[in-house]
Amino acid sequence: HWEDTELSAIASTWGHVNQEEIGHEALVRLLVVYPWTLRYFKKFGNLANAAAIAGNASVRQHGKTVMGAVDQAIHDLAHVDQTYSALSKLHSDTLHVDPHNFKLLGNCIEITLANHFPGEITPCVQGAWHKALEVIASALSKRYH
Ligand code: ZNH
Repeated sequence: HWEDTELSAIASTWGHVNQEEIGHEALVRLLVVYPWTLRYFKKFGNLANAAAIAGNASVRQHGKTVMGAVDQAIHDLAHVDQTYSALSKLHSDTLHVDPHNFKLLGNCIEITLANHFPGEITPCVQGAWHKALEVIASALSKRYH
């Protein structure tokens, strides 16, 4: 269940974020803070240290891809399970991504948003974002078995 205040806080932040920038920064954070997540991205080339990760073109592209899917979810928060059905199956059966990592990326997105908009991400607004990112992580985890 969503309160109007939560939905409007999310829509307001989302209306003025640079999705590509936020996606890139959040993904770089994930890969640096939780280094075991690097194992899924071996084909991306040089990910030897934080500077290499931040400068890696495939990481930047992947941040954009992930944020495109987050954008879809944000626009229809009541139906994220359906929206992510095929994507969940892909992460489970093909990519074998441990679903705990979805929550970790969510945390990194929260921190990145708070860094960019310190005055705006009040505890209540962060709470609304946390809930949305948990819904996203849960939907991506639905088709694991
Ligand atoms: Zn992921 C891929 C989304 C998280 C890993 N992904 C992907 C894609 C998308 C996504 C859309 C594309 C697909 C196709 O192609 O079809 N993700 C997403 C989201 C999220 C995520 C929305 C949350 C929020 N992922 C994630 C994580 C990880 C991952 C956490 C780990 C750690 N992904 C991945 C991989 C891939 C993907 C590995 C593949 C890449 C390539 O190949 O390039």
